[in-house]
Amino acid sequence: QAGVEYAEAPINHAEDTQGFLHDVLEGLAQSPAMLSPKYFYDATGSRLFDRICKLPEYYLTRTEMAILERSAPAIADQLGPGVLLIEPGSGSCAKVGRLLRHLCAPAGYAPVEISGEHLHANLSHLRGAFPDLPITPVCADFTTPFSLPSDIPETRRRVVFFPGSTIGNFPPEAAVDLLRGFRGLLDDRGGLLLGVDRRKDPRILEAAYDDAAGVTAAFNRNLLVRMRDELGAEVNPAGFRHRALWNDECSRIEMHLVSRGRQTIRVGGRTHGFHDDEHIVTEYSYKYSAEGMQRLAAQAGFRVSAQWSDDREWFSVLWLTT
Ligand code: AVI
Repeated sequence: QAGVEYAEAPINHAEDTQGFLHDVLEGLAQSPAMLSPKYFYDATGSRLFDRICKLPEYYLTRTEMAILERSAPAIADQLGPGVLLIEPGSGSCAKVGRLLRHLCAPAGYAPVEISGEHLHANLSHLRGAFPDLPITPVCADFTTPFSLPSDIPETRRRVVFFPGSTIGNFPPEAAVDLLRGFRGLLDDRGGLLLGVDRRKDPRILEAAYDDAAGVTAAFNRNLLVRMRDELGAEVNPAGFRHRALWNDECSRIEMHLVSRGRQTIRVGGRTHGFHDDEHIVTEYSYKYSAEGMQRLAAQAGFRVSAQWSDDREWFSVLWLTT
């Protein structure tokens, strides 16, 4: 880990385990049972997610990359010179390079990531490609309020870069709250560059979340593996099958873990029984119509100043300003 300066102390693992247990117990007590998708992303889950992004069925990453590739000069034009890019949930930092190449004299890059290990593993590549760019990694959970370190480069143009349709994993009200929180990080000339997945044929959506190679199924079951390994839960991950369902009314893909037969999960001194076919909700991935995107921006206090999409309009990158 030499050479990594964390802007904040690395996450405290004892507290982390307590938080995980607390959320698991609360989630399993609900009907239907729910587990938070934020626990997908341990080292294994992050690696599985990187594999998902390369799957033939998972069009999201490829489509957004192509939009960034094709429209980067126009996007850079909108953003203007001297930008400090802040990227919550930066993951593999794969997309930001596309943008950085075209930005005029960027002031710096601040990736914000809960998985310190993942953050470190991916930054060296970026450092090699942009040796003069000040990079300030922030190890934090962006789903709760966080502040930027005091040594962040000075600029009057802060831009939050939130690609990948991560906003889709937040229910509408929480999505608005999150974007409002990002607004609080911005200055008067900055803005939010947001990647949004669009509504489309449910067959395409369901295939994207239930790939033939079973990578998404392994990603989903990793939640149970983590419960077993980190919380000492008595659970058989193979006893649950993966399911991806389009919910048209709510405009979202739902990921479930469906019980194969009757079984129990024991964790934290409690026992939760499941009957055959009973499911646990593990993730919602909301998909937006054109009106939905406008509404989301407006409710969070932004206006859509520009937008770029692929020819099929499967994915959009929005430039939101205040
Ligand atoms: C991170 N997020 C945008 C992904 C999505 O598409 O909702 C997570 C994911 N879940 C299953 N596949 C990918």
